[in-house]
Formats: sequence, structure tokens, C-alpha cells
Amino acid sequence: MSEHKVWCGVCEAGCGLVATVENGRVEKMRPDRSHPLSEGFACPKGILYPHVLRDPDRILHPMQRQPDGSFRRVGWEEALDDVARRFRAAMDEHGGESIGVALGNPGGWNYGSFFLAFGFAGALGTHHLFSAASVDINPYWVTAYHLFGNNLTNPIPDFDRAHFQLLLGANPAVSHGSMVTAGNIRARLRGIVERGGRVVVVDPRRTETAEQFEHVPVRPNSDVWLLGGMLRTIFDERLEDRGALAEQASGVEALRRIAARIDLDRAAAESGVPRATIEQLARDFATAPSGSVYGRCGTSLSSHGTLTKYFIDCLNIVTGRLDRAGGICFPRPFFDAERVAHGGGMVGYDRWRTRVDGVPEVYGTTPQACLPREISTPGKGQLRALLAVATNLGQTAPRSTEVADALQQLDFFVSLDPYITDTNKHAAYVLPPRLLLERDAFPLWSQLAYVVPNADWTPPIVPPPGETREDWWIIDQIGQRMGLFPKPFQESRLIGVLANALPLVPGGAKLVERLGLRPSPADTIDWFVRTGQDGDWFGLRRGGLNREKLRRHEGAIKLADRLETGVLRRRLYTDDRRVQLAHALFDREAEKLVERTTVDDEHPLRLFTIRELRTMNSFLHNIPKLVHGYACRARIHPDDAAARGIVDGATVRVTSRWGSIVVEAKVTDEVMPGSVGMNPHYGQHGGRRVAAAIGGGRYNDLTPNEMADLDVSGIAWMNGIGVEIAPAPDEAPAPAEPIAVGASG
Ligand SMILES: Nc1nc2c(c(=O)[nH]1)N[C@H]1C(S)=C(S)[C@@H](COP(=O)(O)OP(=O)(O)OC[C@H]3O[C@@H](n4cnc5c(=O)[nH]c(N)nc54)[C@H](O)[C@@H]3O)O[C@H]1N2
Ligand SMILES: Nc1nc2c(c(=O)[nH]1)N[C@H]1C(S)=C(S)[C@@H](COP(=O)(O)OP(=O)(O)OC[C@H]3O[C@@H](n4cnc5c(=O)[nH]c(N)nc54)[C@H](O)[C@@H]3O)O[C@H]1N2
Ligand code: SF4
Ligand SMILES: [Mo]
Repeated sequence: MSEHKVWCGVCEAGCGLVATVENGRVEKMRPDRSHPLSEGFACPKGILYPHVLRDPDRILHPMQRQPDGSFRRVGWEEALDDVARRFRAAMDEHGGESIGVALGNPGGWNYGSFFLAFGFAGALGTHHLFSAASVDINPYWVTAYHLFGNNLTNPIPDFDRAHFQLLLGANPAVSHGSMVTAGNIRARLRGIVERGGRVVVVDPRRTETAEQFEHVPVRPNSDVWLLGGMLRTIFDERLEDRGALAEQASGVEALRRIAARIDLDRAAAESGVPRATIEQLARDFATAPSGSVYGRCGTSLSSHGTLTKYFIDCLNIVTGRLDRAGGICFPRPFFDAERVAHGGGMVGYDRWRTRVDGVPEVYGTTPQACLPREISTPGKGQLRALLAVATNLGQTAPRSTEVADALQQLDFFVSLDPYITDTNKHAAYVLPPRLLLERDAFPLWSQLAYVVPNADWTPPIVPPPGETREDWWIIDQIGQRMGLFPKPFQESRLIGVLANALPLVPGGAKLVERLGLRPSPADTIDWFVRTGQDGDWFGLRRGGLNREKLRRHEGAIKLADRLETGVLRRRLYTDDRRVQLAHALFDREAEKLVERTTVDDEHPLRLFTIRELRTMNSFLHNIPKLVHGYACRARIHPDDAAARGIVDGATVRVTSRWGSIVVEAKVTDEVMPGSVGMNPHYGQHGGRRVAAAIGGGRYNDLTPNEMADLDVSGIAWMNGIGVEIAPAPDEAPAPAEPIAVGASG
């Protein structure tokens, strides 16, 4: 029996856990009290994660789809050769652009698969790179690129020193934080109140977070009005921090003009928040000793996600909270992915437009919303083959059923996933990855948002089961067999150093290519860790970090007690090293906002998403201990229910302009009148038998994907779409039929 300190990469909180391993099996997980960030906090998803490793529905061998829709076990050689041959045929006949890559949420938490998915798309020269960011954080990426010069720059709330924390569209008591990694985030928020400060939660639902703090109900999809109204008030009442603006920002006048367009009475009417409350919130926020505004999915997955995020950042900047204690601070990553992405030419916006919809690229990716039309629209560059990595977009992307239908039109589709899902049940092959604890884990993204800077690189602690392989290895094998990656990886520290250092000198990049140097993902990261601000500089700096040291060290190494301040100029990528507030893009978005009417008489209620503590997007619904007691329910306010003759527990039909589903109603005043809250990712019908048995409707059958309805960032609009609900006593939710998985082993 042995114990190991590990990093939980299931969600963004990045908790430290202690795993007890016996006979190559994880028998127990408990919170790691010594972890610098989570300090003994963990949730059931992390603690019960080992159940996923031994889930009987997990596939442990390459699976090939049969004509009758069932799956049969095949060998790796056969599978990889066939996959490579068919991708190669698509490439030869129709060009690299005809092949796409879709990378889902867990792919982002797996550095190797992230590198290889982007690398594979890069080598193909395809624009068909669909990332989960386009159903999550595209407004962050677009706004950061304009304001800070780098999509990945993400100043985070310094909760531990804040006196006023405004949270919009976020439920950290359940989600444990997103785009900010704060371990026991609830305790940190309570700390604000204990110091005499305030936490205000703006949400259409009295959430688990709102219950504990001050709650301001808001109509879904209207935060942009509330925030715009706050900005307007701050300028009108001269509450802005002129010193900070003069020092840190350019283009303030442009922002003033945008704010002046927000009429406060209309802001109140649109948001359902009284004008006096908007004005008072603005004053209280601006005059608090410190604090910040933070917005997440409720604000991002909206029809004005980018303008909303712009207003959030601007509120922090005009009140002098950027780069200041208790405000929003720049993180201190030990692997500076911002610098690497910038140096590697990855950052950007609108360098090209998508083929069918003509929407701007974001960080080199195409929004998932475009996927069905890229498949169905003939012409040069039509999408014909897809490699899906850790994504269930037939459930999690907008208009999920249309996505699933479109996937069936592909000539060839391959998926890397531990399960047969709603999405990959249409794939020719499903290839089995190694999961957390079976592979090494590196906090590629979360370390960009740690409120307590720390470093960790967890080695695998149990042997991989069956014939599973690492995601990156699988993609690499496909690429090599296609002749796309001319060299195998060279697992060598020296190669890692040469391949990454040489491009820094003129002509070096060419030399790397001529010598055929191809470092493994781990060697690349190691090089950047060693040359980062906490690195060992190859022995020149004593006590500095490198891979061996991190892997040998049990648990995470604390790098600083708190976030740094006064580092703005070092952390910005804009030409003048100031925050750039003026951009035509934001003018246009403000113009669109004031011109758009949001009244939809046929769909007067507004639907929004409710996440649950024990599920993680669509991934963990197959673990009985996690989904116990859960179901898909449309929560509706008693007044709205009475007006429609709906009683608690009734079967109802929820209809939007884009689709219709049947679910169970829950009548509750936790949601504000005029809104409907629902859990997503039910109605699963893949090979996850427990998940399928729960039934329920698919939320994303109701969400739009036409560009005319969406934000400039291409972010899916999932919160605040118009719906109507009617009793449907004679209808039952469609029964799910699990896919047969033969001889999985
Ligand atoms: N209505 C609505 N829809 C939403 C949202 C919402 O709030 N409302 N939220 C959106 C957001 S924020 C996100 S991030 C997306 C998430 O949507 P997805 O990116 O589709 O993420 P998951 O649902 O977690 O599905 C991930 C898949 O990866 C598999 N997987 C897990 N670990 C691994 C691994 O290590 N390797 C491989 N190869 N596969 C793995 C799982 O089995 C699962 O099938 O959903 C979006 N969809
Ligand atoms: N337990 C659990 N944790 C998770 C996940 C999970 O599925 N389960 N998913 C992970 C992922 S991928 C992400 S991206 C993060 C998301 O992290 P969060 O954004 O904190 O999580 P959500 O629960 O989606 O919170 C969104 C909140 O916005 C509210 N809301 C909806 N529409 C609106 C609106 O128009 N305006 C306002 N003001 N509020 C609105 C909802 O009621 C909800 O409380 O969570 C991560 N953590
Ligand atoms: S909160 Fe997230 S990181 Fe922490 S234990 Fe739960 S799933 Fe893992
Ligand atoms: Mo997400």
C-alpha cells in the first residue's frame, strides 16, 4: 500500500488530493491538507474519480463501429493504420482543410493532447480546429486580445485581499471557480465578509452561492445592461480613478462614449434590476477600499458575451483595481503559456474568417457553432473527416442533435474517448485514452489562474488498464502514419533544449527543421519551466524548478503567498504596454446592443443553465454514486407555473425558436419570475448505461447556432434564450437506447 499526493485535473479548482494505492488500484482519495491552494478542500467528483477508472462501460481497447451500429474490439495496429489511411486519402483528395479537429474540455487539462491536437491541425493547415473555448470562454479570449494584446492574459480576482466582490453569472459554491483557480473558493469569499467586506451575487437563481451572500436577481442574458449602467454611473458621477487610468490605459474617451450610450432606465428595464440598485452598486463598488467584478458562464454564454466581458474588465480598470491588491491581479505561472503562445504566433483574432459563416477566427480556432454547416456546405474546404479528442459535442455544443446528424454525413470520423457517447457513437473508431492518475498531469491552464502561485507536475500513480494509450501518443501515431509528422518524438532533454532554444536566434527555426528535432510534449514544457521565472536555468539558479524536481516532490510547491502587484507593464503585450480600451469592435457591439430588441412574445421566458455539484459537464453521469438523486428538471417560478397550469413534477414541453424537448417541471421560487433554469447534458444516449437510464431532455437541442444570433466571438448562446413551457401530460421523454459495446474487456 502506498500514498501519493496528486493534482485533481477534473475541474479548474485544481485541488490537491492524496490517493491510496493498493495492488495497482486507487482504493481511496482524500483531500490534501498540505496543498498550498486547496488546503484540505476537495469535492465528491475528485474523491470518487477512481470509479471512472474502473467503470464497466469504459472502453479499454480500440473499438470499431459495425454496420449495425454496435462496436467491436480491434487491435491498435489495424485501427491506427486504417485511421491514418483514411485521413490521408481525404487529405490527398480534398486537401488538409477537409479534415477537422475538435478538442473538448478534458483535452484542455491534458497538456499532451492539447499540444498534439493543435499540432495535428497545424500540420494539416486546416482552419477546422473546433475548441470547447467556443462554448465557454471565447469572450475572454477576444476581449483579452484587444485589451491586453494576448488572448490568454487573464487578470484574476485577488479574493484574499478584496473588500467588495461582485460575481455575475458564476456559482463557485458548485463550480468551484472558472478562469480563476482558488481552491476552497467559498472559504475565500466568506473571508471577504469576515473582513467587513461584501460579496454580491448577480444571478437569475438564488444559487448555492447567492444563498450565502447578497443576491441581486437579474434577467438572464442582460448583464451587459446592468454592467453598462454601472459604468455609465461611474463616469456620470466622476467616480473613476483618473490617476490609474492615466497611468495604465489608452483610449478612455472611446469607453466614455460607449458608456454614454447606455440609458439607465433602459438598463433597468432590460435587466430587471431597478435603476437605483444599479446606481448604488456602481457607487458601492467604486468607493470600496478594494475589490473586483468577476463574471463567468452566465455572462460568457450570452448573446453579448464579448461586450459583457469588456464591461467587466472596464469596470475593474476605471476604478483602479487592475494590478492592485484586492482587485484583479496578473497570475504568476511557472509555465508562462501566455509568453509561449505569443512567441509561437498563436495569439490573435480575425486573422482569417471561417469558410461558410465568415466569422472571425479566435486564437486560431473556429467556433463549434459552425461545425454542422462546415460539414453540410459543399465547396472547396468542405469538412469531410474529423478527429474528436475528449469532446461530447453531440451533447454539449449548440443544437446538439443537428451536430450529431452532421457527424453522420462525414466520410470519416474518429474519436478519442473513454466512453461511447452521444457523439462518437457515429464514429468509425473510438480509441481508448489513459485517464488522470494513469498518466502524468501538468496544470497547463489552471496555473495561469492560481490565486496562490504554486507548481506541480504529478507522475502517473497506477498502471494504465487494458490497451489504453495516452491521447497525445494516439494523435502522434496517426500523424506519423499519415506522413504528416515526419519524425518520431525524441524523448531527450537535450533535444528539448535545442529545439526550443534555437528558434530564438536568427535562422534557428530552419536549423531545427533541417536537423529534424522533435521534442516530446514533456520536454518542451520542461524547457519552458526551466527558463521561466521560477525555473532552475539549468543549474544557474539554485532551488529553481525543473521537471525532475516537480515530479519527485510529493504535492505542490508554493511559489508565493499571494499574487504580485505592480507588474502591469511586464504582463501586457500591447505596443505601448498600456491597456487598450478603444476598438471599433466594441463600438459596433455597443451599437448592436442598443439597436436590438429582445422581446419575443412567443418565447417570453428565458432559459439558463444550472450545473450540479456531482457532475462535470457530460462526463461523470455514469458513476452511480455521483448522479444519485439527480435528474433533468426545468425549474420554473410558481407565478409562471400557475399562469400555465403547470404543477410540480408535471411533464412539460420546453420550446425555443430552435427546438423542443420534453422534461419534468420543478416549481420553485429559487428562480426569478420570467426565467427557467435547467440542467444540461441529460438525455444521453451513448454507451454510458447509467447516464442513459437517467433519461431527461437535451438542453442544447434548444440553443441556436446561426451566426446571426451569436456574439462576435462565436460563443454559443446558451444562457437567456427565449423559451415557452407548456404542460405535456401525454408525452414522455424519449427513452434512451444504450449502444452495445461488445467484448470491451
Ligand atoms: N447548455 C449548456 N451547454 C454547455 C454548457 C452550459 O453551461 N450549458 N457549458 C459549456 C462548457 S463551459 C463546456 S467546457 C462544454 C464541455 O463540453 P465537452 O468539451 O464536450 O466536455 P464533456 O462534456 O466533459 O465531455 C468530454 C468528453 O471527454 C471524455 N474524456 C474525459 N477525460 C478524457 C481524457 O483524458 N481523454 C479523452 N480523450 N477523453 C476524455 C469524456 O468521456 C467525455 O465524453 O460544454 C458546454 N456546453
Ligand atoms: N460541479 C461542477 N463543477 C464544474 C462544472 C460542472 O459541470 N460541474 N463545469 C466546469 C466548467 S467546464 C466550467 S466552464 C465552470 C463554470 O463555472 P461557473 O460559471 O461558476 O458555473 P455555472 O454553474 O455555469 O454558473 C453560472 C451561473 O450563471 C447563472 N446564470 C445563467 N444565466 C445568467 C445570466 O444571464 N446572467 C447572470 N448574471 N447569471 C446567469 C446560473 O444560474 C449559474 O448560477 O464550472 C466548472 N466546474
Ligand atoms: S473541486 Fe474540482 S479539482 Fe477539486 S476535487 Fe472537485 S473536481 Fe477535483
Ligand atoms: Mo467550461
